[in-house]
Amino acid sequence: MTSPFDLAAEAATFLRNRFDGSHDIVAVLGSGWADAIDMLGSGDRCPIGDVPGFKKPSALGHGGEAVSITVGTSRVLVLTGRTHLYEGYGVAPVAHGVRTAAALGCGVAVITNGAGVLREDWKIAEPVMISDHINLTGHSPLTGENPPAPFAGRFVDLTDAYSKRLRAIANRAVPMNEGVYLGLHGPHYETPAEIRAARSWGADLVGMSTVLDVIAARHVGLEVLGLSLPTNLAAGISPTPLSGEEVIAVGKRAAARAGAVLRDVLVAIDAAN
Ligand code: 8IG
Repeated sequence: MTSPFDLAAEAATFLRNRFDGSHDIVAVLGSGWADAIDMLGSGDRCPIGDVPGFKKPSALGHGGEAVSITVGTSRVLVLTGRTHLYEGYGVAPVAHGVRTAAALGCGVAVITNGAGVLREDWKIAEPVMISDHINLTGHSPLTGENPPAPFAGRFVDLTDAYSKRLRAIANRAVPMNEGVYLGLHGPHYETPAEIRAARSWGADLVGMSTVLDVIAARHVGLEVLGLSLPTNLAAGISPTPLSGEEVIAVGKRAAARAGAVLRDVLVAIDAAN
């Protein structure tokens, strides 16, 4: 069987040929963010299912493309249509995007998601930065075959998983609230009791992605910025039941704002690098 790292190298070779060269930054667009791509300018596009190792997207509210755009002097690989753990393919396809990006030369990963929010003082549809995470998926992308050099080995330090340097750069460009993201397996939403527990553990946001991408990204040496789009109040805080359709509708309404934030953040990272 091909190792996940060989498969990522194969995907990177495919993208290097398709998009004519290495890239500097990868942006993973989660739910609510995929339509933001229109604000980033035009670029070469490729269906994500054509790239080795990527699944055809199935999740609601996710696109399904690899797009190459230029921001200042940086080449940015934009990935929409991420694979979620709850789709049942295991952790390797979840980690494949950031591993491919690292193999393509990227040094920075901007990882975005749509999330439930536990704080009533935060505005729905106004992007926030992730300062840290709690991984309650019960999984790690670093199990299985011991990854080869040059990677750090499987005992990856996550003390500064969400780069202080990138958060300072992003916050100067777009002042944003900052909070802790709790990552769960899904695809069901939480019970009100789970959200009360999450609150007491220090979570501000809750979702079904990002944490495994970030662990895999740190493992291959990427510097990470995490951005969340709060699309709903979490269960029990929300006065109404949660629905996937409502979450997508909020994401669509927020696309222009999310796109402007992402563009300004990418411009600032390019200028600082
Ligand atoms: I968008 O409230 C979005 N994704 N687990 N809970 C979880 N994932 C989410 C939520 C939410 N909203």
